[in-house]
Amino acid sequence: MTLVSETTPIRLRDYRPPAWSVEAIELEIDLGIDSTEVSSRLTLRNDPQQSTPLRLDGEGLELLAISLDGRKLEAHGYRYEQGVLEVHGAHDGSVLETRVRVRPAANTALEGLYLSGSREHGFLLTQCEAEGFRHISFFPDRPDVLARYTVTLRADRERFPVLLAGGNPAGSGDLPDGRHWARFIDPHPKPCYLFALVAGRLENIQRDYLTTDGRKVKLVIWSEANVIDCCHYALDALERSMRWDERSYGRSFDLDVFHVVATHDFNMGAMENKGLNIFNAKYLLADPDTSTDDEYRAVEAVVAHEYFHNWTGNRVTCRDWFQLSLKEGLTVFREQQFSADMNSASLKRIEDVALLRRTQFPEDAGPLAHPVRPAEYREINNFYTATVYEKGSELVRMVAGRLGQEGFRRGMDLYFERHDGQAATIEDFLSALGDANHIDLAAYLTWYSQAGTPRLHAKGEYDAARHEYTLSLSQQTRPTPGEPDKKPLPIPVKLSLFGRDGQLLPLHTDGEAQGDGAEKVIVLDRATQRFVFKQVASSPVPSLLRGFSAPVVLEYNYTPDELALLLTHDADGFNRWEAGQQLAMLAFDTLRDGDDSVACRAWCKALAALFEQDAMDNALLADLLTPPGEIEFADRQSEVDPARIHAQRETMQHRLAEQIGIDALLARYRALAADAGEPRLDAGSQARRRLKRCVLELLALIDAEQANTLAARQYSTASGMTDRLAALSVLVRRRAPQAASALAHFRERYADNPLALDKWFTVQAQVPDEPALAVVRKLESDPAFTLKNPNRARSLLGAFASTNPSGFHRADGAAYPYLAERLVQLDALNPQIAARLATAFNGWQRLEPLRRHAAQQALESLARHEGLSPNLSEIVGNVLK
Ligand code: 0A1
Ligand code: ZN
Repeated sequence: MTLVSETTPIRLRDYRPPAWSVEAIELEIDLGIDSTEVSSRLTLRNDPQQSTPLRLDGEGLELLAISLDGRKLEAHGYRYEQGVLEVHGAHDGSVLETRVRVRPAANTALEGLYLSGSREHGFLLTQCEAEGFRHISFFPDRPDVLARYTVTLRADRERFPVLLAGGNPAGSGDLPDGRHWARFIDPHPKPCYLFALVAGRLENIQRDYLTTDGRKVKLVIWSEANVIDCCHYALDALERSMRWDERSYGRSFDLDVFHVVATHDFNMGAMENKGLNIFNAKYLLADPDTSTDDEYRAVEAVVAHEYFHNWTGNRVTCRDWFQLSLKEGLTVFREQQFSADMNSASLKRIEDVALLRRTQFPEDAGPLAHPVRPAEYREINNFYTATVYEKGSELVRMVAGRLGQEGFRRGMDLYFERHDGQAATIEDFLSALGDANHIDLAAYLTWYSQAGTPRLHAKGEYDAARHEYTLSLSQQTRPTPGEPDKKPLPIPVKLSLFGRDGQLLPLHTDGEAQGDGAEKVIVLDRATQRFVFKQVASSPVPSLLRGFSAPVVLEYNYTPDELALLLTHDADGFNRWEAGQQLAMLAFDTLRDGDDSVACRAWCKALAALFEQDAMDNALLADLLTPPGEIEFADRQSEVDPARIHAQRETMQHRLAEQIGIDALLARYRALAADAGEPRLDAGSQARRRLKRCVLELLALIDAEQANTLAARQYSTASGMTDRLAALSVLVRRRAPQAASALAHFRERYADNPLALDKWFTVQAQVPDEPALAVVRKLESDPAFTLKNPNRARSLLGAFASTNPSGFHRADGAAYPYLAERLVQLDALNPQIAARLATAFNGWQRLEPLRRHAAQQALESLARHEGLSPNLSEIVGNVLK
């Protein structure tokens, strides 16, 4: 039975250079909310080797006029069908002119030109990545067609006082009838996915920036008037990012003005359009009253990410969408380096690895698994995944680690030198990095073409007579859809050895390892390999994969004592956390089969001892006290019962809380809470808030009444959103009697603040277990709920389905048909968001039989639904495979 439409996929191996490209495009756009007219003038280039007729992409365009080389085309001179405009008689150097009408206010998919906000007060903007430009004008909509843009915008001056497009300003003025115009010329050829415009009533804040090569750049952040005061943090973050890219990579900004715009209506996080970045307001606005500490860090990270794209993505772009990770993996990696420099490096690494395990590992382990560079796709928008972004970044990190800091910089310099102004491939990237360092990095290509998370099996043997320690490593990657046989990959393993007293041991090898002193990198590049360490005084405890040196699952038979030793003694924050996570996993596995778990006791004891240590960093302690999430525990099981996982994780936390003790928790909470007053953003203050939340959560498990009282007080006295939301979350999750009034207060206080209201929906959607579904259903009838706004839909449905396993996977399976029904409604409005939310079903095959059956039924009936978008069909079809 074919459940979903089987369109032919697009395949990497079928790539051909474009037969027709565009040297220059002149756009003249007459903006209106219901109807916008787009006139385009393309100067065409034809590859003499290819004799195909001129074909341009165009989706849903109402064609008003068309002419070629100055002559109006008759009906037989062209054909516009199924998203393709075919034009006869064009030759190299031809000029094609078209005029089309598009309808922004009717565009609910938020792809192409659309309206953000209300008809009266909202503004117009575009989103073109990946294939949105074809919804605006006819064009070869592929990233390897780079053109020079001249854009003229015309609109009513009163309704659209601000007119912006990417590039340098090139004139503006008045027109008759209260209209005005503004022109922009972008000197850098770019693919059409980087085109953008914005028009409406917007306010701005700005500052001048002087690049190290002496260019004066105006940095301007735009938003609607009521939130313009929340843009200062982003402007600072932008300046930090620009300085950092100049210092770390020698890359400066290359236009006279850099615009950044915030919108509440956006499908993704943000978009790196050349000279005119557009942000989901969630990742641009920051203010202590509405943003948590995590959100401040996210704003800084996303501002940096989009800015860094100016070189990794825009100046060097992708040849085709299979190469997406060329820009995304690399840019995520650059942002991670930046954030590590701006904040704590080990906390950033912990956060990123936790994210990888929570999002990418499950993707790689199920039916949606795909390589970082997929071999085929149907709907490219479905490939903006954790694999392309997060795993892609891990691959760059491995290569960067192999080259060292200077070598990587040399390689990046060569990459920019060779490919500036071009559309490149992942091979180009690896070649440049390798050539600059006289190293062949081709083996790393397998990481890009092969899906699945490798398992790294490690075994150590100590020869007391010879003082030798032999580490045997082997790797295995399980089959993924369409890839039954896996090749061995180069896996860099950074390691140290610890004596049983917790002291680092010096490392001596036969020269097969990089590094010196007590930390080295060995590279496993075959199926199995042995590494011998000499002059090892006593049987060591190995600390493996330090800093998470490769995106693999490590299998090593640690005893609880060995992990407790690493958790207590490792000097590196990340590895310490990692030992704690592994010990918690062990605790979880053994707890399941009986109550008296040695591992759980070791975990509790080690953490309770760290809790007492004065020298412990507050933020690290908070991370150490947090066991792996429910999704990570589920990832290790062959038959998943989410309710049981939730309960058992809570049992572990309960024991930990008991081990630390009510008195110690209370005392710590009070000490941390004493520091109230104006919320400050420095690392120390953030760390205190983080630990305070964690302590309150632990306390709530063993003394609910006291914790609820403290949480209620914290809620009402909090001076910032971090403390307020933490308190609210404790009250809601523990179903405290005080929850209802706090929720009502929050709802009213933030009635006009969409980003804060999103949190109000989310915190309730995350209430564990059976009650969640009823809560979510009830919230749907709140007047502020709408499926039309992606942030709002995500804040309720996304939070419920993707971040609340015990709630979504309730035992009776009732949440599955519920979500399926919402996905159908959402799909009719916004296919991209529907497809993304549908990935919550990933992993259903490993659920225990009752839930599995219910999920399958819901998915199958969803798949049978008439008229699903290609986006949602592809996800549903794949997830069912
Ligand atoms: N390139 C952006 C992500 C992005 C992708 C698609 C979009 O619309 C469908 C929007 C943004 C980034 O990596 O930030
Ligand atoms: Zn990106």
